[in-house]
Amino acid sequence: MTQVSRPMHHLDDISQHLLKLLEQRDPEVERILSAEAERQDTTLELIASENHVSAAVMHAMGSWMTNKYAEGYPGKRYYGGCEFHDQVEDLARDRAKELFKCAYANVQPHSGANANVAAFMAMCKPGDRILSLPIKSGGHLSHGLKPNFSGTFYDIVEYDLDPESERLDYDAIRAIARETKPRMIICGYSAYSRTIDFEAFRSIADEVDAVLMADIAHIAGLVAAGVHPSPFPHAHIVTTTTHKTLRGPRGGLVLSNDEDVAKLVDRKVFPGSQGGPLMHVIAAKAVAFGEALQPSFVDYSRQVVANAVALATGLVDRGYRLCSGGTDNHLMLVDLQPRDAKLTGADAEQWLESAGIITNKNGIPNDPRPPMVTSGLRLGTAALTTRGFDVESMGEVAELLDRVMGSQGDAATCKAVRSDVQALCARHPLPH
Ligand code: DSN
Repeated sequence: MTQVSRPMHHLDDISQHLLKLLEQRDPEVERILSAEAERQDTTLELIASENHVSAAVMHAMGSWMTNKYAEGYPGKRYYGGCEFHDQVEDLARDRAKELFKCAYANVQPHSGANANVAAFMAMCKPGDRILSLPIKSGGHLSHGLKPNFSGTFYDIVEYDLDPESERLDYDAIRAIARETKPRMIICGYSAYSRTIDFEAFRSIADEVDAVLMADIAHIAGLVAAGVHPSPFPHAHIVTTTTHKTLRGPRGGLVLSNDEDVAKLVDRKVFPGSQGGPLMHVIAAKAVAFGEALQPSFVDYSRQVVANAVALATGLVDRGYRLCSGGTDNHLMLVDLQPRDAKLTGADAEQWLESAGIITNKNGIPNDPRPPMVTSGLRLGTAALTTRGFDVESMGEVAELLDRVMGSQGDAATCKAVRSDVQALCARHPLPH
């Protein structure tokens, strides 16, 4: 069992109080939570879909709002005692609409995948044809992977990236749409580092009379801050998670400008696919949206993108290749093969973790290796930017990554890098 030093001064007062309480009431869970808090404090988080929430978001999530059933919507609940739940859900919805400059928000989806279930149910009938990018090329499992609900209940047809540029080829997507006549087209991805042209997608959708769905889970914070173009007014329906670049609690969100879509989505979230909403998470969403409405969030989001460019440059300088040739957003997909033909994503992920750098292996377009091995790493800068990393410190991160991968996971090198990582983390404490 990992031993941690108490009290952990990097934690805010409420977190320290919680750990003391748990130490008395449930020391087994306390040990695990303390170890995780220490892990987050002393490692570099480079997973593109993760971030560090503020203490305000975290404690709103850990509040007494968890005690309540509030099935239904504000003003129309199936349980008594919902006065303050109505207030907080209204606040979350209003802030989401202000943030994304749209007319409708449903803040109840428990996750991004659940938001997508509701969106599919609202816009399509089972068996309808849906055109999307497959997961192997950077899409998401809920956009049509066979074992997922999306691949099980819908007729999925695929578009792909251009094999040369590894970017979206709008002419090719238009040609596939004309040929396959989908009911819905999905744009928005999990491992695509380039700007999405939502207007081009809408023109394709209009040409074939399809619905355009944008899943902006990865770029939601950048969109909210105006650092990436908005899917509005182009997409008919927009889904997202709230915990990636948006830096809120783990959860989902559906947005639209269309009144008919709004009515359908409300029905498909509840009672269509969920029961009681997670009101504690909705309270934390309200807090996170409030934070994202502050001018400082625009500065943060600009820095996320500048840091991604800096990290990408540092890796290219050391012999790595970036899929699509670079990044416009918070993430990059790194092809490891030009640096070392034998290096796999799985090895790199494991060696880096032993050095205190947290990443995920990721297939690159047309990867010759299977998904549990891969030839790539996906890296993102949202979490490190939250702890104050700037362009210069991203250069140090690129150097650390290369020391580990260039040494082929040599134990002494990983140990030395672990100690440099700890020093870097100490210079950039997690904010409260
Ligand atoms: N698993 C998420 C990601 O890492 O991108 C998507 O749901």
